[in-house]
Amino acid sequence: RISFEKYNKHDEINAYLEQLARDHPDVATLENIGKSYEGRDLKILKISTDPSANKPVIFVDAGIHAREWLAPAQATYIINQLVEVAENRKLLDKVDWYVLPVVNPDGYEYTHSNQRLWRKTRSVGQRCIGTDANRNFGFHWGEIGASTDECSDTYMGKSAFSEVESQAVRDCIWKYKDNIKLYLTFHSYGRYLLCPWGFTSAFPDDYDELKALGDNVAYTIRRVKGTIYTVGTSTNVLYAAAGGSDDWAKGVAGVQLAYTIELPEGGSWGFDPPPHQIMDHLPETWEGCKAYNHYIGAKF
Ligand code: 0X9
Ligand code: ZN
Repeated sequence: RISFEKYNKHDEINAYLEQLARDHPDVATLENIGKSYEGRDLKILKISTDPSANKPVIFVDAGIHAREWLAPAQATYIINQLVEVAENRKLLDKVDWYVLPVVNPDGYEYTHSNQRLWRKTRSVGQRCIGTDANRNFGFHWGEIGASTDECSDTYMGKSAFSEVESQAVRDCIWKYKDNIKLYLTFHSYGRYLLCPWGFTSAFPDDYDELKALGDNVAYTIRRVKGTIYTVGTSTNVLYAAAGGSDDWAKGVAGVQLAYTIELPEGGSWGFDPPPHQIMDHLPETWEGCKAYNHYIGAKF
C-alpha cells in the first residue's frame, strides 16, 4: 500500500504502479517510456476504462525538478484516486489519464540521499553535473531565462533535448499527441496555474480559454479550504524562461491546453512541507483535477 504520510522513493512509486497494473488490469496499464541517465525506469501509468474508445487524454507529469517533492506525491495521489477509489471511476467515462509521476528520478533520488535542494538531472558534463530539464525542451530553446553555464541551476543543456528524460517526455507526448487534449506538469512551489508562453510576454491566441479554464480550476481549489492560486502566463505572472515542457507541448506537439502547476510552499525552503503536511495539500489539488476532467469530458 502506498502512503501519503511520507515522501516515497522512486522505486516505491514504480512498485505501486506495477501493483496497480497487476491488481486493476481493467483500468491501469503500464508503459515503459525509457530510462533515466543513471538507468532508472521511466514508467507511465495509462488509466482508461476502454483504451479502444479513443477518448481525450489528460497527460500528467511531475518531478522534472528533483527537489520539488510535493509534485510526484501529487501525481501519485491522482493515480490513487482514479484507480483505487470506486466513486471516481465515473471520471473515466469520457476521459483517459496518462501519468508519469517522476520525470527525473536520478535527481529525485539524489535529493533523498545527498543534497536536498538539487534541481537538475544528473548527467555528467565537462565541469559540472546536471541540466535543468525544464530548460531543455526544443521550442525557442535557450532564448531567455536559461543559462549556458553548465554549473548553473538553470543550465539549458548542451543542445535541445540533450537529456534522455526530456527526450522520453517528448517522445511519449508525440506518440499520443492526437489524443492528448490537456497537459499538466506539476512543480512546486508558489501556488500558480501557469499557461504558455514562458518564452515571450506575448499571449497565445487562445489565451482567453486558457485563462478561463485556469480561473475555474483555481476557484474550485479555493473552495476547498481557501488556498489561492494565481492564474496567468508564465512570463507575465512568474518570469520568462524558455525550454519548458509546457511551451513545447503547446507550441510543437499542438496540445492546446497546457499548464504548469506550482503547488503550495512548505517547510524551511518551500520545497519541503513536512511529511505530516503532505495530505494538507494533495486533496485540494485533486479537486482542481476533477474540474479539468469535467472540462475535457464536456468539450471533446
Ligand atoms: O522555472 C521553472 O521551470 C518553473 N518554476 S520552478 O520554480 N518549479 O522551477 C516554471 C516553468 C514555467 N513554464 C515555462 N517557463 N515555460
Ligand atoms: Zn519546478
